[in-house]
This record gives sequence, structure tokens and C-alpha cells, in this order.
Amino acid sequence: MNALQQILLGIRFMGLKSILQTIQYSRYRDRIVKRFSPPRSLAPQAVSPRKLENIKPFNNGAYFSFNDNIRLEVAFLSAHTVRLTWGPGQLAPKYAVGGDETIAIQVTIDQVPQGWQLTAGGFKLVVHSSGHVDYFSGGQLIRQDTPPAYTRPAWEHEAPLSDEAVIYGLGERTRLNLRPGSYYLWNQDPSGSYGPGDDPLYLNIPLYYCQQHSGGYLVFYENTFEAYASFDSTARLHFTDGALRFYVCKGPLPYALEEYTRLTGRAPLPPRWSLGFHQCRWGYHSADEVRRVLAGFAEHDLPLDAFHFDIDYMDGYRIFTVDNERFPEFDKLIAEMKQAGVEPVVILDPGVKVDENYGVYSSGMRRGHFVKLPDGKPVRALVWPGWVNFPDFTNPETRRWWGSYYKVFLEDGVSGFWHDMNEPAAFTAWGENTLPRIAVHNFEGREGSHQEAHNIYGLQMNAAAFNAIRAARPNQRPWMLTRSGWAGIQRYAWKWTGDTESTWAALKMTVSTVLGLGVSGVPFSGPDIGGFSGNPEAELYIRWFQMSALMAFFRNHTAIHTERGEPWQYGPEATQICREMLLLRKRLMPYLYTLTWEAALNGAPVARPLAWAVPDDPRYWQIDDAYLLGSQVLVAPVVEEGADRRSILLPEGGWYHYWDGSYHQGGHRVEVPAPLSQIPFFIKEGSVLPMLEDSVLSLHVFVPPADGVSQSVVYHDQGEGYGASRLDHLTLHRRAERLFLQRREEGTYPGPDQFRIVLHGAEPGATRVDEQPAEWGDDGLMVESFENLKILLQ
Ligand code: MIG
Repeated sequence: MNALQQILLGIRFMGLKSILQTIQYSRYRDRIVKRFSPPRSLAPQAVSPRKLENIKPFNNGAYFSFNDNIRLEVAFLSAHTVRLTWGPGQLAPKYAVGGDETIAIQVTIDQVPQGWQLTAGGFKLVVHSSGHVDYFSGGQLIRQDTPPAYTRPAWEHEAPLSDEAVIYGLGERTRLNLRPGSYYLWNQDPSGSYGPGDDPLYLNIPLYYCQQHSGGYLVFYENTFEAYASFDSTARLHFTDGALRFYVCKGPLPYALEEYTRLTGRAPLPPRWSLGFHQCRWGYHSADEVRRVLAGFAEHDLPLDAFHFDIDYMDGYRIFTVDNERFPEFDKLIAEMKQAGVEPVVILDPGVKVDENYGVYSSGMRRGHFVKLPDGKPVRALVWPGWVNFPDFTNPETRRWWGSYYKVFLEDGVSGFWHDMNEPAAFTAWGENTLPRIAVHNFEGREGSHQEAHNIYGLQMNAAAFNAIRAARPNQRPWMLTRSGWAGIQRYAWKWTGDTESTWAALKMTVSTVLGLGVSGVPFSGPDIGGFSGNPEAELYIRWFQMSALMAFFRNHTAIHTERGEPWQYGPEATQICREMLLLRKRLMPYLYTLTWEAALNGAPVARPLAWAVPDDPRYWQIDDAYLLGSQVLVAPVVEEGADRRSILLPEGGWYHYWDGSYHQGGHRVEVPAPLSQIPFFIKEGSVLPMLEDSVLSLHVFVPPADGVSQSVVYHDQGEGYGASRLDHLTLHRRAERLFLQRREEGTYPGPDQFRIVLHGAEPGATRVDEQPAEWGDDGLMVESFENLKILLQ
């Protein structure tokens, strides 16, 4: 978009008055920035560690002192993770990495010719007297740090990359492999909409995973300041302030993520309904309109699980209010929805309208909850309600105060919360569309600038909400969706990919964005179906719908001023295809739900890059138009206009094509039909895929053609709350023409006690269930409860 188009679009979205106000805000901001900026001092000289002066070992590491007051602390946190902290510089607040760091790991420290060697199990570091640091895993060199450069207050850190290395991560990006490329780490609303190449976006995390031959590793920099990253012959990170503290976790990727999420926390189990289908649109203007939309879903026989209220429901965009004229008796509407099995979700923005007659504002003012200028006055900015103040979520008092308002909606029965504009985003005519950097935040009492608080603003907004909801509704699982965040955001919220263009390129890009978020520790995410800003043709809409149905977050959403986006707006064929996908999603629920359990257990994302399964074959590392959905399913969405076939390089092993049951040997490229009604996806041989069919749990067994053993699990609980759970461990064993399926229960949740067994890729003959002969029906073998199944294959 050029500047004029941007302005015209702005006028259309916000009206002329608001545009004029943006000019006012931009001038105000420039004025205060000028007034409060410190005088420029002479650029300091860069210094680097060159000479080791002193070393002081401790239980799990050592302190090193270098020339020019540069110091390094090395601390092993496990035999897989080491933390390095180069100073001077302010440490980050404990918002991402919490918990107790007293680690019972024994580290051996030896003097070696280059410097000092620290060993913890199979993980070894050599700190050179010259400031270089080498990392070894099982004796193999996996990474080498160049001595960092400190140019007060900025740190620059660099490590060479091997030729074949690919890089994933940095939070929300538009590409999967980030190499070569340069990136900016500063949470930002791209304004309007975004597509491939736009950078930065709403959610940045200074974390990357390096996938390479000699064993991969993950690096997470615990530094919230504005930063730059680039990956070419080296990986280079530049932090504009703060201490250079980072964690290195050894690969392969699943292990590294398990370690990283041990540090920054795991996503809690979500309520099961959140895996269903969510409907949303900006511009559902009244309760009547909402009712018509819900009726439309019922009429068209389209199952709906959640409905999101966008900003239209508010009274003049005042947070925690409802417009009583357009949405009278909101609590009744909410109750009606829930009665119909649809979970209501409301949007909340952080900006609080400046209005003396509005309780949230006056209370916040009275108690000093807003972000301030250095002179103590609250800083104003412009968003939907006009002038607003922003709550300071780095203040524990403010978090409690803000959290107390969720009760308003919890009492009405609202099920989930959607946090938008929390980069934070403000409307401007020029300059940065956020708060001025000189603004002051509380930081748990120690104070810091917006420069430091900006990237964790969204994280702390979600922390405030999560803790409040958790306390107010102790028997229900909080569910939140966020646009911004930072490391650790997975503990609180799911993430949607924001305002994407409605183009084929953006559809394809979304795969990369979702995979990159997953590698960055955010296991649950997904895009707006059809893209946000435009009017997709039916074909693009259908392809987008199909792909979203096979991602964690499955929501239809579109911008105000676009055409209506409900499935039936695209005609009967589209409606039918969407209906089938909705039903498929429902059938897949036991599998998807088990994936949320897995994410909660070890941080594994729902959607994973192919490198997850084939870490030693570089042919797979750059595939950005396909993904693994858990460990048993591979999805190859159609992301090209007009395509009715799809080719894909399948990982080693055998794969069953879902739609026609054909068997394909992995390790090379296969091509399958992809008519408009089908998104290609495959199930790995040896899988036992749990599906809910006619209220019975079907176990779909994908029979391996050769001898072998494989494991699957199914997780069960009541889908909400914190009660009993159960895992079914399933072991599938093929020996010649005999197939054994063994089931072992762990945990006390009672159901299910009936199963349907369905075989794929082989015909069953004589069968015994717990030693008793059993008969197969037309649609499989019904069994009550079982421990051992023996099937003679025909
Ligand atoms: O300035 O609430 O990304 O999903 O519909 C735009 C209105 C504000 C941006 C979100 C989008 C939402 C819209 N919001």
C-alpha cells in the first residue's frame, strides 16, 4: 500500500475525525519524546572480551571476569540446557522464565589450553580466554560463539552457521526457514493487513532453532529490548540494551522444545470446545444480527462451537462495557448461545477510554494504573475509543485491578477472551504506531522505559487476565486468544495470525507462520479463514477452510467492509465442503485433544515442521507448504489456485492417503489427486488414529505392511476442569500375518469403555479379543473394553 492508499483506507475504517486526531497524537508524541529524551552523548567505543582475568566456579557453573569489566556467568540448568549471561546490563524481569533455578546438576570444570571446560553429562562448553565459547554435544561441536561486542548499552552476539543449517523461530514470521534474512524484534501491528515478507508482526520472540547435520540446538535470548536478528553466514543478534542473557538447549527439535518449555512454561490443557469451530466477523452490529448468524449455522446444518464478539458489542469502545441499545440483555444472548452449545468469546483491547464518567477510567486514574510519562502524568494515545490511557501491566497492582473486571463477563457466562491491539497498537499519522519509548513502566517496582516494556506488554496483559480468570472460576480452564505476546505466552493464550491478506500467497505463508510459532513454543495457533482484509473467491476460501480444519485454531473471521464470510455466502458447493470439513474435525477430536495433552506435557506444537520427523535429511528442512499434525498425520494443503493435484516429499516410512486409502512409500515425492472437496493428508503406517464416530471411539489401525512395533496414545477426560483423566497406551505389533493390539489404561477417568476397531491396508480374519473369538461387522469390530486383540490377517 502506498501512503495515500493507507490514508484512504484509514478514513474508511476510522472516519475523518479520527484521522485528524491521529495527526494530533503524532504531534503530541513527537513533542513529549523531544522533551523527555536524554541529551545525546558521544557514541561509546565497542568493547569485547579479549582476556580472561579471573574465574570463580560454583556448583552448576562458573563466573568469568574479562577485561573492561565484562563478565560472564555460565550456569548449567540440566544436561541439555546451559544459560550464559554476559554483563554489564540490566537483567530481564522474570516474566518468561520463572521458577526455582537451584539445579541439582553436577558440573565438572577443567582447565584446558584454550581456557576452561565445563561438562554436564553429554553437554560440554569451552570458554576460551579470548571470549570465544564452544558447545559440544556428545563430543561433537554444535556451536561456536564469537566474543560478543558491547557498545554501551547495546550487545551484539554472533555465531557462524554451517552451510546446510536452516533457522526456524523468532515468534511470528512469514517464512519458515529464516536464512538468509534480517528481522526486527519489536511487536508491531502491521496496520491494514500483511502478506509474505512483512516484518515485524505482532508477536516476536528472540529464539531460534538451528537445524543442522552436527545436531541442532535452540537459543533463547532472555532480553525484552528492541532487537535485530540476521542469518547469513553467521547468526547475529543485536540487542539495543539489557544484559546479554541466553539459554542454549540441545536438539533434536522435540527435546530442545521440551527443555525450552520447561523454562518458559507449557500451555495448560484448553477446554475441549476451543478445538471446535469458531465463527467471527468484525461488523456484527447488533444482537439481532448475531442471532441471525447463529440461525444461519443451524439452518445450513453447520456445527458451530464458539462465537466471537468483535469490538462492535462495546459501548463506544469502552472496555468491559456493552452497548445496551444494540446488544440489550447481553446476559440473555450469552445464555441463549450456551444453550445452543455455542461458547461465547468477547474481544478486549488494552486501551481505556479517557472519559471521566466511565468507571474503569476513573478508577484507573485514581489508583495510578496507567503508563506514565517521566513527569508522572499518564501518557495518552489514540485507538478505537478516541483518546485512551494504557494500563501498566508490569505493575502487579494493575494486573490485579485489570483482572478484577473480567468478572463482569464471567458472571454473564462468557467462556473465553480475545485480546487484540496489545502490541500495544495506537493510531498515528506518522511515526511508530505505539506508545512513545520514553514512557515509564513500573516493572514490579524497579521502573523501566517502554523501550524495555514494549515487547512484554501483551504477555503481561494475558498474565493478568489468566490469573484472574483462573481464580474466579477455579473449576474451569481459562481460554484466551491473543494477538501479541513474548516468550512464555503459551502459558496463557492461543495465538491467531492477525490481519492477513486474502490471497493465495498469504494462505501458503500461514503454514510457515504457524510452524514458526510452534518452534517458538506457541503450540496452538491458526489464521483467519479466507484471510482478514479482503474478499476471497470461493476456491481460496474453501482451501483456507480445509487447512484451518487441520490446525489447532479453527476460526472464520473477516474485516468490517468486506463481504460476508459465513460458509453459505460462497454457495451450496462451498457450504457442503465446509460441512464435511466440520464433521471431519469433529471426528478427529480425540486425536486433536490428545495433541493438546501432549503440548501440555512436553511443549510439542500441534503443527510441526517435517524436520521434526526427519532431523537428519536436509531435503525436508525447507518444506514450507506441508506439516505434521501430531506424529501420525501429515497435511499437504492445496495452496495454489486451480490445482487439482498435490505433490509432496513424504518422510521415510509408509503413509496412507486419507481419502482413498492408497499406500505410499516415503523417502521420495508422490503426487495425489486433490479435487476441491479434499485437502490431501496422510496417516503414518503403524498409527492407531482415534476418531469419534456416531458417539463411539473408533480406533483406526493403519496396518504396516511389514513386521514392526509402534506406539500410540489416546487421552481422555471430561474436556473441562481439573478432574480425573485417563491415557490409553496402544501398542501395535505386526509379526508375519499376525497383528496384535494391546491396550493399557493409566489413570481413573471412566470412559470410554466401548471401541470400534477399523483396519486399513489389510483384511481381518480370525480374531480374538482377550482370548475370546470375535466377529467383525461391516463397519469394524465392536469391543467393550479390551487389553489384547489378536488378528490373523487374510
Ligand atoms: O484496528 O477489532 O486483528 O481481528 O477484527 C483493527 C477489530 C482492530 C484488529 C484485529 C482484527 C479485529 C479488528 N482489530
